[in-house]
Amino acid sequence: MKIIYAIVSSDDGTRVTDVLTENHFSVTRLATTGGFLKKGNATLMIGTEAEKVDQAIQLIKDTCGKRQRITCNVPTPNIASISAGYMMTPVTVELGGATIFVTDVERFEKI
Ligand code: 2BA
Repeated sequence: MKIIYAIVSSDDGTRVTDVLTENHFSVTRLATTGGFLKKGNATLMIGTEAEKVDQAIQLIKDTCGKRQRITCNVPTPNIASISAGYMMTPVTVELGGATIFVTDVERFEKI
């Protein structure tokens, strides 16, 4: 048996927990904080058989892998904005990503 620790962004935490659960993985989700940015993230603990580790990692990758999104939510002040308020400029931002550890489980019991 193995345990997977997957650190994902808080935004992806609910979605990836749902996807893993729908695919019959047992998941414990912890609200965690990154040591560097001091920003909230989510750590998933997934105990599973060794032969299912790759499937779990693929589901995590499909759901939370690094991706780019164009957003118009960044207000950019410019000359026009003085009279017309803030203009919304499309920008590309990178979202997601996961840090994954897989370790052996020495003993597993449910009592
Ligand atoms: P990532 O490397 O993608 O890491 C995202 C989060 O995953 C980290 O949040 C941390 O919670 C966890 N994590 C990553 N590697 C880990 C490890 N070896 N052991 C335990 N947990 C780990 P943050 O610590 O807030 O880091 C956010 C981002 O800042 C990192 O993204 C990385 O790009 C950068 N970063 C982290 N530590 C850094 C450092 N010492 N110097 C420069 N940049 C750093």
